[in-house]
Amino acid sequence: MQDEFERIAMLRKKLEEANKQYYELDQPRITDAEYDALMRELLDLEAKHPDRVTPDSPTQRVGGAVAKEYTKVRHLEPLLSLDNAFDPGDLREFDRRVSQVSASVEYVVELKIDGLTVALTYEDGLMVRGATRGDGSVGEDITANVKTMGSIPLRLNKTVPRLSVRGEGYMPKASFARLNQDREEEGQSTFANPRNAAAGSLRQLNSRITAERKLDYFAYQVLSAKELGLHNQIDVLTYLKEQGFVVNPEYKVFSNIEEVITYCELMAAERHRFPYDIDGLVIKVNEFDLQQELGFTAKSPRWAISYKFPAEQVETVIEDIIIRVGRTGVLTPTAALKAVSVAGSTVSRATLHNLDNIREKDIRIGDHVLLHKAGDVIPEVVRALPEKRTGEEKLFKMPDLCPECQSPVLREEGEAAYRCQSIICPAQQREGIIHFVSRDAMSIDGLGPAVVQQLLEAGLIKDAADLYSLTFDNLTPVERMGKKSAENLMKAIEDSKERGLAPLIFAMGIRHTGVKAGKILAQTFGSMEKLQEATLEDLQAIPDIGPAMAESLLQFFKLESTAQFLTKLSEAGVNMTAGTSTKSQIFAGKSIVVTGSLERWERREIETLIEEYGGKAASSVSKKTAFVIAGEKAGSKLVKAQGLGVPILTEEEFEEMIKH
Ligand code: 3B9
Repeated sequence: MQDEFERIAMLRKKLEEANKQYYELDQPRITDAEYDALMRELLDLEAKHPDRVTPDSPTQRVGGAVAKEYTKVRHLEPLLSLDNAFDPGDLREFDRRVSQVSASVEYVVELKIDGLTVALTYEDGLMVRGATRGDGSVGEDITANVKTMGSIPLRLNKTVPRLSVRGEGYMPKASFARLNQDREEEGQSTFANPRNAAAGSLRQLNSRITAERKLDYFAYQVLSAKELGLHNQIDVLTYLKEQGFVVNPEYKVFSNIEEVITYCELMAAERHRFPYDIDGLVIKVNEFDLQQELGFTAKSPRWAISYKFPAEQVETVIEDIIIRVGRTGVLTPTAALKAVSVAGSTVSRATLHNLDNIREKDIRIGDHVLLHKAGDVIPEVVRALPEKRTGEEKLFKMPDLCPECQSPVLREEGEAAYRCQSIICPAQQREGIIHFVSRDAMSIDGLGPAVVQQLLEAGLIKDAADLYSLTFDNLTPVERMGKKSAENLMKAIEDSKERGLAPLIFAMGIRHTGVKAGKILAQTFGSMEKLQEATLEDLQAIPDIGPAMAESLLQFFKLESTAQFLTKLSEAGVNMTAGTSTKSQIFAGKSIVVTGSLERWERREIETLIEEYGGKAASSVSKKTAFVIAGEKAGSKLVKAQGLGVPILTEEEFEEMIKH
């Protein structure tokens, strides 16, 4: 018994720490799966000893923090699946059956988003439940997690007693790529595709993790549509938009199957241009009357079919497995491939993530393999083709020494990654400089990896601080660097001196210290000097700074090399203060969303402007959004803003606002 009580206390401590780390760093020290396991264990123990439950136990967090566990929910009406069509012949066959019932028919074609079906229930206008599809009849209650999805309205625009909505939850490609990159850097396992990442995120017991993962939602169905006065699928989509849902804007209506087929083929060719993964199209009979006449088979409607795109997998050969060393010293095995074209580009490298993945898939050097792009962006080996082996293939082995500096390599407990243990590893230094100049850091345009590499090889720089002593003449011998680019780069380096403290802290690449942490530390200490002098107590007194980050900050500032680096920066005239904004804080407390492509500013520039004037550049539209700045080709966010009655500004109007 005593053992269990102690275990309860220990689990609480671990969970609280993990919570805090996740919240502040976006970079937890334990994996999501580990977190869930700890939470489940604590829930079990508390269920066994109800008298031991305290109001501040991590299991008791309410208001979107931690769900108790997943309760099953029975869907009001089962979620149907769709029959598949793989070629024009299948579509003509589908049309033939439909045409037997009605001579004239209208088809609505929608994108089939590669995500997870999520069913939503509203009562008296309020979202009361979100559930997974489950087996179609019974799903899991994921209300707390669904509430963190920006594109799902918590309240309907027009209150109705009851509304059931269905649609697809998904993770945009860009979020997926970033998530996996972060996980790889932190030595965690990666997700195979955005769909798995979305599923993993929606099934979190800690909805904060879901909130950080930036999921979105497209709605496409309402139950009891006829009772709402709707007559066809287009009415449904229009109604959903009016109620504040995001409907995928790509839907189209056709009046015969040949037009549908032409459109399907066009979309198959264009499938990669969307910011989310799609795995096909859904073709639906528009009119409800005709839908009703056609009816259902056991599992799927006879009035709808899904047209599946062929999976884009190509065959190639792994010529070698090379090791890439990242900024944090993680060794990532990477396949050097015989170049092939896949999902719109030529690929000759693919990450193999880590040794576990290589072993699991039994990938060998020399293997014929199937290749695809995970989430349409990241080239990845799907599987080896062992039937094509000649016996000449070689097993891969993780090196004991770092291939770039020959220092020992170690695998830390609980990590998937092997790390180079040296702090002066040239690869880590190179990657560190690439990080230093990157967008959210010092943002020096025109200084890509290739240029950094050449500057290092030429001995012109040894660390990032040396960038500030480069001259124009140093740059001209750099390959493919014209006079104009060299001038621009010199100017970009000069400009970066005034980025201020927050990006500089992030730029230094201190472990566990992300963009957000940089901002908090800059705000708290105001200058690099003050931050350098901070004690453990000072750091721990900051609400959003956890023990792991406090520890790595102290370690970092203790190093002699850090002091030297900072002196160099200071002598070069790099501004190391937080500085008070000279701009009026006209957007203080306001959340502003930018959407579509702009003419005057890069996306990041306008977001910086918003922040300089005290506002917050948000990524999704809600009722709290102060206004939306919409450029060309604005899509779902614009539609949502219109639906919510959020003011919409042009670039010109925004510029007017900040002129004064
Ligand atoms: C009235 C998109 C997906 C999808 C349906 C989809 C998966 C399934 C479906 C939804 N993406 N659309 N649509 N874009 N991944 C077609 C199975 N179901 C309905 O829309 C629906 C509508 C129903 C039943 C199902 O019942 C009726 C009631 C009265 C008259 C006729 C039908």
